[in-house]
Parts: sequence; C-alpha cells; structure tokens
Amino acid sequence: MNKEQQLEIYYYLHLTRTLEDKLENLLKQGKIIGGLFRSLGQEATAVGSAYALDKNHNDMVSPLTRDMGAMMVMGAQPREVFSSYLARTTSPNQGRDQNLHFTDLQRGFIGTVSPLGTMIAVMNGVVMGARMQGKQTVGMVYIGDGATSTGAFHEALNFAAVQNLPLVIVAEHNGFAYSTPTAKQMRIQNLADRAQAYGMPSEIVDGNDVLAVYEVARRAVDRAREGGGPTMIEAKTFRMRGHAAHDNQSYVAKELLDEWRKKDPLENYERQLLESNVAITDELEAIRNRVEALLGEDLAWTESQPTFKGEDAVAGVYA
Ligand SMILES: Cc1ncc(C[n+]2csc(CCOP(=O)(O)OP(=O)(O)O)c2C)c(N)n1
Repeated sequence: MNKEQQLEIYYYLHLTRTLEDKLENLLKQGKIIGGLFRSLGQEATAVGSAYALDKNHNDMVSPLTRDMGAMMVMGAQPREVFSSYLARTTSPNQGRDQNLHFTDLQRGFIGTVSPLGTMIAVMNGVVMGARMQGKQTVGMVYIGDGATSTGAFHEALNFAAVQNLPLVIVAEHNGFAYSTPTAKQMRIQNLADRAQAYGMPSEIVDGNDVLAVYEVARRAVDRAREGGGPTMIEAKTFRMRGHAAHDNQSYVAKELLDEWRKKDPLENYERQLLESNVAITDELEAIRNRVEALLGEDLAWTESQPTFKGEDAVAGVYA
C-alpha cells in the first residue's frame, strides 16, 4: 500500500471518529431526535474492510450500525448523516429515518434493514444477480456477534457457501450484543468457527489494526472476484460505548474498557504512521484540518435545511 493510500485510510478513520464525536455533541445539545449509535473503537474494522473493495467493479456493501467508516469509504457524505440524524427533509430519507439506513446503488451501499441477519440473504441476491449479468461484483456484508445467532444468518451463510457466491462476511466480534456478553450466547470462542460448519473459509484478524483488516479483506475480495467463493472474516474488536447513547454500559467492567482503550484503532494507527516514517505530524494535522473544515461546512448546510414536520410523514408512503 503506498503512502497516499495509507493517508487516505487515516482520513477515513479520523472522519468517522470526528463525525460521530460531533453527533454525540449534537445529541447532548438536544438537537438529535431519537437515539445515537456509535462505532467508537470499531472504526478500523469498517474502514479497513471496505477499503479493500473496488468501485470500478461496482462492489457493494451492506453496513450495520457500527459501520459508519465503510459508508464514508464508499462515498457517503457527512451532510447525509447529519441531515438524517437532525431530521431534515433534504436528507436521504427526507427526515424519516436516522443513522445509516440509506441506499445508493451507484455508490455501492445498501441500507440495512433492522431484523438482524437478514442482510446476508439480501447481499447473496445482490451478488448472485450481478454474477448472472456477467459482472465481477463482490459484496461485503457486516454482522455483529449477536446476530450470528439468528436463523437468518445460518441459512444465508449456507446458501452463500453452496452457491460459491462472491461475498465477504465481516463478523464484528465486539464483546457484547446489547448487554449480552458473547460467552452468554454461544459456546464457541471464535465466530470464525461458524463458517467452518458450512465449508466456508474464514480468517481471524485484530479488528483494531486497520492495515491488518485491509490485508485479510483484500485477500478475501480477490478470492471472491476470481471465483473462489465467500469468506468470513472475524474481526476481534470492542464496542467502546453502549448499544446506543441511552445505554450507559453499566454492565461492562471498567477494567475491560481500560484495556481496550489502550488499543484505540485511531491512536494506534497514527503512532504507526509516524513511527514507520510514512507521515510527519504536519501531514496528519493537515488531514485533521481537512476533516474539520468538511464537517463544519456540512453541519452548517444541514442546520440551514428545513426540519421534518409531522404532516410530512404521510407523504410518499401510500399510493
Ligand atoms: C432478529 C432481531 N432480533 C433482535 C433485534 C434487536 N436488536 C437490535 S441490535 C441488537 C444487538 C445486536 O448485537 P450484535 O449483533 O452483537 O451487534 P452490535 O450491536 O454489538 O454491533 C438487538 C438484539 C433485531 N434488530 N433483530
């Protein structure tokens, strides 16, 4: 990976982190209607994996709550996220929904539907359709540890394996499904074991090491494109906030959070770039300033936009 790409990855990691920091501030200011879901601590998993996709082949992702970083890599704009959370009528969902529930087939992302596990079947269809059309599209779909216990997950994983589909499944092992620790909902240590049951190759990676995530994702994407079928990647990471902002994580041991704070993916990557002489401090600061300027501009634009009104809810829903 050349210097430009390594700095681009830094840009996306920093963009994701700062965008969500600003959303948290907006929530505290009472400007966000509804909840706020963050990917704090998990940004490297989303950014590193999506960065392995190729837009020239119309690769597609289906992100989850913790995959803001993948959306940014695919070209989603901060103003689309701000305006969704701030319920503006000019947001991708016209103010009807927040978070990452929006789709753009051109840019290659399909907004998730809430029943967990089901998006793997949807992405199976997407890549199967593309293959029938003679395209070399690879799909990437994200799944949480909790969601790997759904029936939908197992049915879709088997189908992807049997059909040898060009799909990469990124399983985010972040310790908790809402308040349930992984050990209380499965007897296995590694989510990757689930893939073995279907004859699907899997790899385990440090989900907080963005370059390591990129490497395994790149291998899986290349294999899928060459007709080698699906791969499941298990990214070991940690959810540094509650399920959403209303959840104070009181059920997570402080020691565990302290331990994972030391493995912060953004701080570690920054150190790595400096220590390996890929970048100097000024270059990283210039990137941070670029992010700050973009977010300032997009938030100002969002705040100038009209707010969703109750009566707007009935338009465009029924014929
Ligand atoms: C089939 C289904 N069951 C329950 C829920 C409610 N729910 C939403 S998120 C969530 C926890 C998900 O945990 P996990 O898959 O580990 O992802 P994480 O939030 O840790 O990223 C639950 C139970 C749902 N959306 N769909």
